[in-house]
Amino acid sequence: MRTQVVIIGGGPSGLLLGQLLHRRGIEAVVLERKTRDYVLGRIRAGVLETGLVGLMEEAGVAERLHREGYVHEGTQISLNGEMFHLDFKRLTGKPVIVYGQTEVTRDLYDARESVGARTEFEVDHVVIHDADSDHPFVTYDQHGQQQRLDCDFIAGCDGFHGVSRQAIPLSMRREYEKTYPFGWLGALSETPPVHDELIYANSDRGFALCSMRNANLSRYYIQCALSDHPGDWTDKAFWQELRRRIPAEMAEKLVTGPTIEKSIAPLRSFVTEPMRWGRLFLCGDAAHIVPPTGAKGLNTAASDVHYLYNGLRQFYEERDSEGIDRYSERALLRVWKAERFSWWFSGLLHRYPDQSPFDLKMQQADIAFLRDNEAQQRAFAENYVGLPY
Ligand code: RFL
Ligand code: PHB
Repeated sequence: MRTQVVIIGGGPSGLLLGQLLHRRGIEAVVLERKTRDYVLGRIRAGVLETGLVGLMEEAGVAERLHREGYVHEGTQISLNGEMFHLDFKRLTGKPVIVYGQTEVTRDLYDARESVGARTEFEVDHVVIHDADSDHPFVTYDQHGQQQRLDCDFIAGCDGFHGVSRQAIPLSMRREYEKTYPFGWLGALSETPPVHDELIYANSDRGFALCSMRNANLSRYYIQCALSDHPGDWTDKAFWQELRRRIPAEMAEKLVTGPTIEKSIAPLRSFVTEPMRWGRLFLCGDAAHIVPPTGAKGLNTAASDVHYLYNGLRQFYEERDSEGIDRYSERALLRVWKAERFSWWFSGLLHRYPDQSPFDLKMQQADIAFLRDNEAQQRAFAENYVGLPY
């Protein structure tokens, strides 16, 4: 069998790329290790930059997003119970949209099915062959049978634990990594959000975030120890700890209820360079990870998709390889800026085990500078709403 582009991974990066290519008449097959329901069961990001919204529009899948997504024109930051507002709209002219990654993925799967595009689920042992030649191909097992797909290009959209990055010889890539000495315990509950904007809180007891999915679905996070397990945290303990970390007026207003999902995510910064090897292109979490502070993971995956889609389009429509040749360089320039912002914002808000009294003073001064200085607010807002592609 043959196709133009093999996309490994049916997460948001792979699906968005597939849909954009389909609209241009470029055929792609998506290979996904799990089932569709499994992929849709993962609770992840919730904040979309306008760049990603634009790509969803271009892919013809933004109708529900515009109908059901929430436009957020700013956010709240709190330091030891005192909260201040940052007005994205005034500072940058742009808002962000609150719409869950689960919904983005569902819309993309629905669109893929409605146009009859090919997705192979439950594939195993995906192996990339001859990526550094002009005739790459991919083999995989499905329902006990080995399959082979020949193609022009391979997009490695299979996330941090996928096979695509590992297919690039170690001598050809360099990895940069930072791990953080804590995780985020996230909980989803069918309760109204405590506030109409997100609240990022720095408190003596550690970081907390109040986020949401819709008018009756809230998403909350608290910084936790890496050794914690979700089962260690009863709902009561979770709500009590969250209340202690957010401003008193918010703690009083907080509506609690049974949580419908609880999970712990470790925090990591990671980048691999380059993002291309021959005819293999890495996209999204396969190439980089950011800590979730600032919601850049999904949005940075989207900017990769933008550069790769335009490169492939230029190749097929104009027979010009400039876009794919410069893909890695262009994507990485923006990736590193998102890495910097996520690293800085994480440092601003968390408690670190080895933080000295001096370090704490620096953190407080950094937050006070953000609260009081318009130039710093603008720099923050430009990063939060998304740097241009
Ligand atoms: P994904 O979403 O990981 O999708 C990769 C897909 O590839 C499949 N796969 C394979 N398929 C075939 N063969 C293989 N060998 C395969 N190996 C893997 C997987 O089953 C999966 O379906 O990567 P993608 O598409 O690049 O999308 C990136 C985003 O998902 C990610 O950046 C964000 O979700 C990161 N992230 C968050 N970002 C935010 O902006 N805000 C958040 O609150 C937030 N929470 C999170 C997160 C990531 C998490 N992970 C990865 C553990 C919470 C968690 C728990
Ligand atoms: C979320 O709603 O899941 C979310 C929002 C903002 C972040 C991280 C996660 O910075």
